[in-house]
Amino acid sequence: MPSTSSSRLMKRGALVVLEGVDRSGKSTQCKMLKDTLNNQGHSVELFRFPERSTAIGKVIADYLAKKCELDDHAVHLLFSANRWELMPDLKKHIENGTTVIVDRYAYSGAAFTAAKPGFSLDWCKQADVGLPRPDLVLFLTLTPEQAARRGGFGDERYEQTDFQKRVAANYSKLSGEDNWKMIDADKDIDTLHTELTQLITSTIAATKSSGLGTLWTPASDCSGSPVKEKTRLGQEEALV
Ligand code: Z5A
Ligand code: MG
Repeated sequence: MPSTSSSRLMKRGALVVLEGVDRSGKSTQCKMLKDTLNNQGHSVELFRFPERSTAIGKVIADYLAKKCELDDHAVHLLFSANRWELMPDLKKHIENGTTVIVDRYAYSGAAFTAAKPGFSLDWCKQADVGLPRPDLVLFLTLTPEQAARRGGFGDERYEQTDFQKRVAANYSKLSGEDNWKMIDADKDIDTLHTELTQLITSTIAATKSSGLGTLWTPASDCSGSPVKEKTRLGQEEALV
């Protein structure tokens, strides 16, 4: 099969998401992981959500900073749109063999909006159905007491203890998926970093030749089997 041999031999990168309660150290670890893995010879790019630099991201940033008010449904869809607008870029990296580490993802979207009155977790997941499914979700856990030792909340929207408890309960409902790994984040930065680095390097090795799945589609949710993206992207060969 000469026409497909080069794309079939292309090893894709892994998709790794860091999620977790507030102040659990996601952003700190994401930056360190990119540097460490790059230094080990892995090609790694970092994405974060919300990505506040785009036109959509700027509206989200104003909303979080309480500079504007938006309907809760509308802002939920903006957070999702902010992920979708970055997906072509993210997928290109993965197809080219670069591992992508993401600081918050659709799980934050569902857990935060579903903590608002009148929103079901199921409704909140719908806008992100079909996004690339992470190979690994590292969920950093921290009790409210441990988080409090890391300094007070800022002035952004959602930074209140009661709201955060409802968010944590929603994360707990999402955590049954087989790509999740719960990590106790109440340890020093370097110890946590070593643990996360080892988990990601194992994932990079394990996912090199397997397909990228789609998020919250029936096959991915129920069996954990990756779903190839031929119909959505027409690029199945680049992903296998
Ligand atoms: N949101 C949403 O509603 N819908 C969505 O779809 C998405 C997000 C994607 C802003 O997100 C808000 O958007 C967020 C969710 C909502 N709302 N809240 N609340 P953000 O990602 O921009 O949030 P953030 O401001 O970066 O906070 P964070 O992510 O919760 O923090 P973190 O990244 O987990 O922690 P950190 O910044 O790395 O560290 C926090 C502090 O702890 C800092 O002083 C560190 O030096 C210290 N730290 C870090 N690690 C340790 C250890 N191991 N020991 C001791 N101290 C540590
Ligand atoms: Mg952060």
